[in-house]
Amino acid sequence: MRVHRILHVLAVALAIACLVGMTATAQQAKGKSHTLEGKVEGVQTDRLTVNHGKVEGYMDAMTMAYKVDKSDVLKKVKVGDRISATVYDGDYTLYDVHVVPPADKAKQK
Ligand SMILES: [Cu+2]
Repeated sequence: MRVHRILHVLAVALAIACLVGMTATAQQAKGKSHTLEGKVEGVQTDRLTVNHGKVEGYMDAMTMAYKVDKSDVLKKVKVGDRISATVYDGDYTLYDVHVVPPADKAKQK
């Protein structure tokens, strides 16, 4: 009984150490975050092609295909939409993609 108890405590301690380690690794893997804004020029099965302005410290202005964090984004976003998303250093994935409403058109009315 006693041995079983000790083993059980060890197993719980190991699980906690493992979780803490994984969280630390995930945070290290993500570099500095930036906001990317641009116009969608293509929607592929697993990527969005975006014509974006310069993102300071991340990338020059260019048109390029990016992966997305959630696949349903590819169903919502259309060619011609202006989007805003979060990107991280060294990771060509768009996180938290939002379609930016065409505010300029509304003002012209
Ligand atoms: Cu690029």
